[in-house]
Amino acid sequence: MKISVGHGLADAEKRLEERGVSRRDFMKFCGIIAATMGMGPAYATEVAAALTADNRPSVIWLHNAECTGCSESILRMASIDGKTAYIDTLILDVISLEYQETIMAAAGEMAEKALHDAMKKPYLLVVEGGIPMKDNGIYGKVGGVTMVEMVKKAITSKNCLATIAYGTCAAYGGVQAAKPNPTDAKGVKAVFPKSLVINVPGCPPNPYNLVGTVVAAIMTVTKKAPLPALDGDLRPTVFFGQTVHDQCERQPFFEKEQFAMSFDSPEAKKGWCLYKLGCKGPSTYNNCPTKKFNPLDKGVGVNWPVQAGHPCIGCSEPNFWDKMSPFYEMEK
Ligand code: FSX
Ligand code: SF4
Ligand code: F3S
Repeated sequence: MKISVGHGLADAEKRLEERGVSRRDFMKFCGIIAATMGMGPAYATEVAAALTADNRPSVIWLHNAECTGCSESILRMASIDGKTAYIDTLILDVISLEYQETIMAAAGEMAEKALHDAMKKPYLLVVEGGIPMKDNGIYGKVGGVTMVEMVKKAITSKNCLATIAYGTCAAYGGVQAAKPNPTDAKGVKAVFPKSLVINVPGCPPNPYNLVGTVVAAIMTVTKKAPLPALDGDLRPTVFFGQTVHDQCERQPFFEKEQFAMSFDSPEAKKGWCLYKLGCKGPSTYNNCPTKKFNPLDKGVGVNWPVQAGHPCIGCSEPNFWDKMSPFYEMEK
């Protein structure tokens, strides 16, 4: 496969320019993605090339049983400069999203046709939400078709290059799989064990981890770059390689055994460790403390749960609703 970077880049820049996103902001965005991927600023050019390569695959995004917070986490992101609100335009344009039920204008038969057409060429599949499996999947349907059938059609197509399970529900079943799991909801890999699935969990997940994964997958397709290294729970180690605890700004207090004993205490306000209030940071793998949410100028976000005074509840771990609860009690 040949990559025609220059042409694609110029086209993308023109398109984004028309929607009020400048070249400078596009490159800044690519810089943030590069940093999220653990690379230096020079890598931004590679990211820009991947996101604008003429032969980059498009993205098909399917919804299942979920709260749709995963989509919201992208759509409600702050913009790069903290003023304008175009980050969603930027992300949705550069990842070449061809089908997404939450935001697409088409409905009914038009939407079905859009999916059918999008599946005619190579694509990356993003799956959001858990898949209800009980009674042949009848507890989750879109347009009369069960969710499991829809995902099956998209994931087993020869045009599906790889699947990204975005959010803890898609990765491991999530909230609807919590006991007693009345619909027998499952994560994508559990339902389709033979498919190539990369998990980007979190409830909600960090959208920059998604874009970083999409970029890595595009590089695999267009440049034959190796797939990102995954941990035993199929998470890219570049984003999920360290515990929340090991990156947490309250860790010096943990080391000194300075624990806040109530949320409204002066100690909690002074930044003491939230371990005794239930923090599951030591058993949770994610990059929240360094990446945070709603990235601004330098690619670091404005806040994350522990900084805001709330314990980590382990939302990027398999079965965290059962495994990590009660959320406000210390781990046993
Ligand atoms: Fe699950 Fe996504 Fe939690 Fe919600 O849709 S990962 S319930 S934030 O948003 O699937
Ligand atoms: Fe670790 Fe949580 Fe304490 Fe931070 S607040 S140091 S993540 S236990
Ligand atoms: Fe989730 Fe813990 Fe991060 S609750 S958002 S993994 S701090």
